Amino acid sequence: MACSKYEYVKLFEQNITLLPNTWLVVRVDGHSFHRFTSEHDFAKPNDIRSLQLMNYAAQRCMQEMQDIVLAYGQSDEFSFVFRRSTNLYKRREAKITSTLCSLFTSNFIFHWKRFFADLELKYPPSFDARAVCYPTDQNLRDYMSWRQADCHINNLYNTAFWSLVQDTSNPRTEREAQAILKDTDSAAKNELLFTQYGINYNKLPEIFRKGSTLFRRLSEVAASTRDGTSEVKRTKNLVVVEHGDIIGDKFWQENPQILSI
Ligand code: DGT
Ligand code: MG
Ligand code: MG
Ligand code: MG
Ligand code: MG
Repeated sequence: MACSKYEYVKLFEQNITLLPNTWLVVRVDGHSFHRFTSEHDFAKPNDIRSLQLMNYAAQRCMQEMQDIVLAYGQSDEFSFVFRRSTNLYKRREAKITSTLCSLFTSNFIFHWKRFFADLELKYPPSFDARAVCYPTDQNLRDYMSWRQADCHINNLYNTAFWSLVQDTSNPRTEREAQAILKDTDSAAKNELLFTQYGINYNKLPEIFRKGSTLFRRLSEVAASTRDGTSEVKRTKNLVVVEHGDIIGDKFWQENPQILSI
């Protein structure tokens, strides 16, 4: 194609290429979800519908982008890990983050009704995204541990906070609840939940306490033969969702395929 006199403007484009041979982590986070969750009356501190919708949207992203080997979600955020050898969009940062962020957002909206059957979206939610490169497996594991520890700390605080505020016999204002919890450690929050509200924190659903981890695992699935006359077992690399601990070694030892690619 003939060059036009305008084409020189391309020289102004700046492309950031993410470092080769590093784990690429893209974290997508809901924009102003403090407002979004309050305008849509989300249950406090956790709305299971929202967590399931987030997981569903993330699963769709993983089906679309095969180079994502692992994803971790909690609250209004999801972290996606691309295999270190990925050459997706020649590792151009803007292409990767903007495509994934947009894909996640459109799935969140497209599948909204599946999880919020009786609730209309009041306005279109949006998400932001950033990319970080982690050079070693340990750096990547520390990143994942950081997000899961964040989930735990916030969830314990929020569970105690909303128990105080929503206490029917002695409701506290948000300011009072904040003052009561100020300077309490985890043991004191656990104790408060148990003695005042009969809540055994460790018995609350794991999805609230530990978040959601999505990864690929070879799984046997039933399929019918081409002529439809009989059932056969096929192995497929399915995206599975778990809510267990990813800070300790057990998860990584049981799923060595995640870091080996
Ligand atoms: P940002 O990310 O800087 O645009 O601002 P926010 O408001 O999204 O803040 P962020 O991401 O630090 O915190 C997430 C907010 O979303 C926080 O206000 C709690 C809220 N949120 C997330 N999940 C739930 C939920 O399941 N239920 C309720 N009620 N709120 C939730
Ligand atoms: Mg944010
Ligand atoms: Mg947010
Ligand atoms: Mg957030
Ligand atoms: Mg184009």
